[in-house]
Amino acid sequence: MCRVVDLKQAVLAKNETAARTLRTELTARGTTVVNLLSSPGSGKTALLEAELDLARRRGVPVAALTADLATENDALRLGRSGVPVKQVLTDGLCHLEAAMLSRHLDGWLPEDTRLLFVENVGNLVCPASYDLGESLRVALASVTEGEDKPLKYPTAFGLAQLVVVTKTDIAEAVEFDEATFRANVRQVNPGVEVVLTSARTGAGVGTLLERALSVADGCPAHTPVMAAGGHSHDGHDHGHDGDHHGHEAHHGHTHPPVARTL
Ligand SMILES: Nc1nc2c(ncn2[C@@H]2O[C@H](COP(=O)(O)OP(=O)(O)OP(=O)(O)O)[C@@H](O)[C@H]2O)c(=O)[nH]1
Ligand SMILES: [Mg+2]
Repeated sequence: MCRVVDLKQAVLAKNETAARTLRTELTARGTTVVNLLSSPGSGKTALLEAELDLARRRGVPVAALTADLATENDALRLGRSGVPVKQVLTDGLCHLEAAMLSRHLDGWLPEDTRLLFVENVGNLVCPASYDLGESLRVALASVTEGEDKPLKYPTAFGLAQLVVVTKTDIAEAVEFDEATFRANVRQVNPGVEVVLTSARTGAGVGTLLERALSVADGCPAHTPVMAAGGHSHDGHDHGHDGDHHGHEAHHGHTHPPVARTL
């Protein structure tokens, strides 16, 4: 048992080192990474299509790397924007790691890239524990997923530096309760900004681009309480499940694992 825990910690620690190196290298050349994570089908690619399009029209040099277990569907969609796009197939792995990202950027990422959007594998568990050298981590939730997702996936939402609600064009139809969602976000990540978006109407697309550019300009992103406690983006242990089996991670002092019989 201890050995398994040690192995997980070692994998995470190795990733933290790779992420720190990547962040330093990319920041030095003027590239800011935006890591997008959400459950499958929340609308990451659709929103990214709109972001890339807007960035291109505004003359901002952007690129996108999208990760999936299988298919090149997302890269084909994103590629229509005309900006550099790369598909990464993770070979069964449910998340990206910093070293993988590093390898894929080598010789591909254009030198002048200001923003690199990374669409993580659709999953609210595994990707949450892996820093990709990003300077802005965005957790997305669509209005159809239920207002309780921040509470059920406290690591993903608790470590986000920005929370994005997607598909707001259908919020009314699915009776999305924005106030409850915001209250739930506040519980796991006090002070984080929540941006309402719709890839269909274009709502919030400009806001997300502006937030990313602001971080690229050197304005500090939100520091989540979870991260400030020494549990993310700073080389320390996340205290989370870092395996590939998809168990929700639990944060030692805020969300102890609970087994209950109902
Ligand atoms: N109504 C509405 N539908 C949307 C919106 N954004 C995405 N969708 C739909 O939601 C579905 C999933 O969207 P994707 O962009 O593929 O979601 P994803 O998060 O990239 O999915 P994975 O990469 O598989 O995790 C598609 O049928 C989209 O057309 C939106 O803003 N409004
Ligand atoms: Mg996608």
